[in-house]
Amino acid sequence: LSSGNIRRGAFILFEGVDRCGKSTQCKLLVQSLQSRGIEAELWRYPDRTTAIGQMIDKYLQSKEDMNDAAIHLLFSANRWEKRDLMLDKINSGVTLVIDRYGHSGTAFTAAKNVPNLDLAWCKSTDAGLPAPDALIYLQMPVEETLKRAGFGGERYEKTEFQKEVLKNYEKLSNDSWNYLDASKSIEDLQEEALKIALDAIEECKKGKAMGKLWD
Ligand code: ADP
Ligand code: FDM
Ligand code: MG
Repeated sequence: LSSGNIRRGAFILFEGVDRCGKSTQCKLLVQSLQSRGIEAELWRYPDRTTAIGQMIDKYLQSKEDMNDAAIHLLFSANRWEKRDLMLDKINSGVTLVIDRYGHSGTAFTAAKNVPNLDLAWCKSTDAGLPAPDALIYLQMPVEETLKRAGFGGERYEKTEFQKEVLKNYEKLSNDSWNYLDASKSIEDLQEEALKIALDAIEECKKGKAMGKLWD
């Protein structure tokens, strides 16, 4: 890309426990970016539309059971199968706003506390995937998320499990993450997220190289 005149787009990721507001903020961010004339698309993982995604969907809806390592590998494969398209989009100037990624993958599988499926093993299957240019972590205690609507009947939507997930996010976190207080209003959060995204888009325009998970 260094020689072309198309500047790459950014990969903006939202992470956090269930009901912290990821999907709400992703949608609003894409709308704000588009209204500013910035090419942006909303993506989510799992992408339930692919063949692998349909297997994941059945698992999440408890229509099918699966070995814990096998389902982890499917979630990871669901990211790998979209990797080339992700890079093509970004390199053609599109900013991707993504709802969950490998951070969810590791935080959720490791929350099962199954022997061998520790954080290091969970991370390893995603190593080398494109890394986000900005990770926006919506921070909220699990108790607070319980006051919100939206818990469905899917497999991982259990309070104790979510607490384990939150602990794993904390273990994965580092200084590069942008922590937002998810108890703020939707509008305030949108303003903060937009600022983070615009900064990341600017850096990418200036030629910032794409990173790799979990370098
Ligand atoms: P997630 O995708 O992280 O599970 P959602 O965006 O679906 O979360 O939001 C979960 C619920 O909380 C929805 O009913 C949504 O309208 C509501 N919600 C989202 N953000 C806020 C906020 N900042 N303040 C209050 N309620 C919110
Ligand atoms: N999830 C999501 C995983 O367990 N591993 C992953 O790699 C990803 C991307 O799937 F319970 C879990 C997290 C959540 C569910 O729910 C997806 P939403 O409501 O579609 O985000
Ligand atoms: Mg959501």
